[in-house]
Amino acid sequence: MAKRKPIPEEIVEEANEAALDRHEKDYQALAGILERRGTNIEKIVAEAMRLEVAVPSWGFAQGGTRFGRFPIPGEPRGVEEKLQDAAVVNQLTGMTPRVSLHIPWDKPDNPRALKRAASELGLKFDAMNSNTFQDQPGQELSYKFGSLCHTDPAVRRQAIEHNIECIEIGRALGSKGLTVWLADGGSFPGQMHLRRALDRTIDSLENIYTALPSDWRLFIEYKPFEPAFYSTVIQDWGTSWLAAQELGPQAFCLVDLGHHLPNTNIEQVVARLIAVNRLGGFHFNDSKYADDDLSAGSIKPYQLFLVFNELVDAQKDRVIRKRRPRFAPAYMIDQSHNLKDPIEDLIQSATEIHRAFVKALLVNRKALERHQEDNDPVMAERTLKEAYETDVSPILAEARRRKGAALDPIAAYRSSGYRARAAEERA
Ligand SMILES: [Mn+2]
Repeated sequence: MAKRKPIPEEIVEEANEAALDRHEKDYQALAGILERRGTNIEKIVAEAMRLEVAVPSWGFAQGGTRFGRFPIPGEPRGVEEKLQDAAVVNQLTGMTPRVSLHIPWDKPDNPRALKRAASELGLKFDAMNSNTFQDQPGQELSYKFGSLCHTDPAVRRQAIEHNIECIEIGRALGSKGLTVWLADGGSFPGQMHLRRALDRTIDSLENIYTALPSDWRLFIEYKPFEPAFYSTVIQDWGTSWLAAQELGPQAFCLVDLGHHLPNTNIEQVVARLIAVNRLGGFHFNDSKYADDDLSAGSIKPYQLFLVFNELVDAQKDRVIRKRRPRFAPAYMIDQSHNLKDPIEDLIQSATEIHRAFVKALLVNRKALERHQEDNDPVMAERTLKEAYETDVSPILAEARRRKGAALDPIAAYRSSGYRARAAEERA
């Protein structure tokens, strides 16, 4: 646990005391509802306490769009202050003990010192994120026409070396994974040779894969379009899977919920990747139109539930557990914030991910399987909806309370005055 709490513990305790009476009543009421269904609430709370999701280092500064950015007072000025803000989210939610670091945006001068600073705040490091989608000041060669796919071997070499540097920094920080997302692609038909661009990308990824420590995973993220508007090299889960197959057993596909064309059945993509044992992890966020980077669960909470329904189903599947006892996708949040206080937005997202997971735990899987075998779509759907429509807020709150976190994290955060204090200290 954290040696240093960014918000004084008395403040969280006071906020919890104010909410305790109502919480206990709600919890008992829900326990009764679940008991009638044959579900023991204590078992669900115990499972709920085990969910963890990583937060992105880039999510703590106020984001923006290409049209504008509206800074708020008290934003973190560097990676150390981002860690402090991450510790606030973890202190109040009890479920975000790891930070996913972006290089070079949050490149530490001294990785070992940063690891110590994180440890004092009760934090560790999740997957590293490389960046070959923009040119950095002083960079020798440009990524304007691609990085790992570039026609010039010198550009590919530079991009490979950057990824290897990310692995080295990550080793010093105690990370166990590297996420590669590529903007590589073309905006006009004919601009790039579609097959050769992928061949060169996989060849470059092989160079990175070779540098991967044996206990690391490589996550290959896909995205259909933007910034490339005609063809993206790794555009979907099929191409990501193909690349992972070429590389070897430490390579996995990463599902960013915002990186799908509208109406894609993402839960089915998840089921497919589980079936071929290449589901590496998630970037959670939500979207209405494209890669909107909105708070997880803010637009399509039912979709988020259906994704977790596949994950919980796989976790409880005896065949899958036997074949691969370490089925453990990496859960990360990937979103940026233009309107909300980033700390509040990450608290909201973590809570909605938690909610979708706990609702998925409530699905009566035996009944669902029976209805599927009987080809009864009405009862099968009703079984899912019974879980989805259950208000599991008291379970989430109880899981947080037992971890020493906040019954109501947003209320505790607002009563703490943390942002106003940060605005003074970070002026
Ligand atoms: Mn992402």
